[in-house]
Amino acid sequence: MFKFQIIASTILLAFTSCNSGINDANKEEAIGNETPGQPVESRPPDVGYKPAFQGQTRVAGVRTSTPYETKVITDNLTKPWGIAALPDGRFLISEKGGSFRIVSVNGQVSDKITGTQNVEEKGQGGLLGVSLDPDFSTNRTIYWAFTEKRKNGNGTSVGKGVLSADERSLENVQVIYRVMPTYEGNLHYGGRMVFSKDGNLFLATGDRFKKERRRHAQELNSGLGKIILINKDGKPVGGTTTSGAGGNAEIYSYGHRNVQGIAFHPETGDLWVAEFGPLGGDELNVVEQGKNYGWPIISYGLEYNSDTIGNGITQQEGLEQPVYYWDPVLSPSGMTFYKGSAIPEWKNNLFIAGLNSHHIARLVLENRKVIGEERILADQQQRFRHVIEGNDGALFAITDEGRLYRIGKK
Ligand SMILES: [Ca+2]
Repeated sequence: MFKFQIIASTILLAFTSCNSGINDANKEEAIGNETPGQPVESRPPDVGYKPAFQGQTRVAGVRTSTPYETKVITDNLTKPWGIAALPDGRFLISEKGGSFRIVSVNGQVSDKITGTQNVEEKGQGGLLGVSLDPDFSTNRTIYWAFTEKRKNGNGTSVGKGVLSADERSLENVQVIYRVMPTYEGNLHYGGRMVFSKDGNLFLATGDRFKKERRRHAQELNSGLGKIILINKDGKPVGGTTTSGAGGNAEIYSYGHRNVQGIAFHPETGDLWVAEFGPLGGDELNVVEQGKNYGWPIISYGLEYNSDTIGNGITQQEGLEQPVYYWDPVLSPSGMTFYKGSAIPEWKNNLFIAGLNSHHIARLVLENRKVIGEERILADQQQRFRHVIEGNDGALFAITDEGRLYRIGKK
């Protein structure tokens, strides 16, 4: 097993040695502790609240022993945000500025695919996540989350359209859902989506950042700080929501701060989400219908000026505890479970793209608990925006700097 570790490291080094953009001074901190069995995070916490249970943060580090290679397929993207694997092995990628591109596995980048409407690229806003219709092979329909320019501000909306036969534009474009209320600001849009097995769409939203907006995460007549469940027409899915409490029928769960990572566990079918905390307190949650995930009443983080959030508490009856949290933050954006067989030890592991932390977190899970953590691609010094699995059993990751990586068997 030791020999394999050496090979894996050597392959990584071979690919990064030509990368002159690496800041060596930060390298050690970014990569973290690599002593087996020790947590990968070796820095002191920014906050340091006591976890609710053992294993809620800083679990033992693990290391992939199967050799794999890391390849930059292209660095010609402009602020890619969402990525979906097309049936033929290529990738549909959203760029924050408002258009899509298709990228082949050998790095050919298409011209802009036009047709999105009213995308406002400002701050964290723009064209965000993309999901293929479960019947994409026959209907060529795609769904995208975006920051929509509206009267008196903007908000997260979901667009739907058909990819034209020549792959140059979107046709029959419509907005099927609008997160309300509209607000003037440019932060915390959420914006990632995932289809359930029965063909409905889960959308993650954000609290819009400003302190006076936060209460919306707790309000069931506001779409901010929620997991939203709609059908392909943007309508609530009957009988599966919190509408009994007099709230909006499409609200699935609430009390979220800003969720950009959402994925179904391939075996248990549980819905997992990752959300940005404030200073410290980034969270991983298993989301269940009607439950309250606590923001801004409980948090493992602090305000950016180090004031406490609310009463400075981390637990309260009736509010769900995160499965795991990071302090200092991971800055978690998109995520995926590994379903492939190419790297067997990754099976059912969760991979989360880290922005400020400049790595992809690999988490080994057991019964809704994290039991191992690894940092991969930490030497690349990129802001990882999303990671998905391709059709060939490799992982594909996009970065704010414009790269598409392939991480997998040769
Ligand atoms: Ca929470």
